[in-house]
Amino acid sequence: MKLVVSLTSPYARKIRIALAEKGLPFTLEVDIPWLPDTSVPSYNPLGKVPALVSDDGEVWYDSPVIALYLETLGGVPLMPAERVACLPVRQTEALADGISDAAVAVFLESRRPPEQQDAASIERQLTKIHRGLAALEERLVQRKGFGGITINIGDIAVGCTLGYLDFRFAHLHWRSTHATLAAWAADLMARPSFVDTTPPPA
Ligand SMILES: N[C@@H](CCC(=O)N[C@@H](CS)C(=O)NCC(=O)O)C(=O)O
Repeated sequence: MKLVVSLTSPYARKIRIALAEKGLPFTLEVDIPWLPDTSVPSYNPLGKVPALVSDDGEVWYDSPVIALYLETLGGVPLMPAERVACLPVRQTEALADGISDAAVAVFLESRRPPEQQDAASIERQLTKIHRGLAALEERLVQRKGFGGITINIGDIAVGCTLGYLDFRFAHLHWRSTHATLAAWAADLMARPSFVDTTPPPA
């Protein structure tokens, strides 16, 4: 099994951590989709990472589908087997991924020349990040889809999103406004699977 990633992608990190937590062996191929000579479109027509090439040659994307596929392979389960019980976990994953979507959009916009940046669009995406973090904190208090005794894909997705905010948006100081989330995340981020996949220095 081969996982195609960039080392800064929160979605790719989610899958690397899921594979490590499940104890499934894989090889890592680093391929930056923004570079002109990238091979990513040969795996995923959308040109995005992560993409997973399974042992039978099937290619899976995007990260929520890869996470579902991994559940079919055995190893430590990261989702409840029962469909209804799975819903809040997948909802948490979608919420966390959505915050990452907004953060990535702001990051990309901020890299354009200042005179071409769309301030209203940045503001709109930042609002999604703030609303999303508030919703995550509410869900954590209710233990809705993550924050339980054993790690699941919701925990991993939230940890990767918070890690991405640390990586690209340290100036947002999300810990000072979301103390409950911060206290919970400290233990999660100390797990070897998280430490080993910390994004490289920007
Ligand atoms: N929903 C997708 C998002 C993947 C994604 O946006 N990946 C970014 C890296 S963080 C990417 O490959 N972007 C390249 C592009 O948009 O062309 C997933 O969960 O896998």
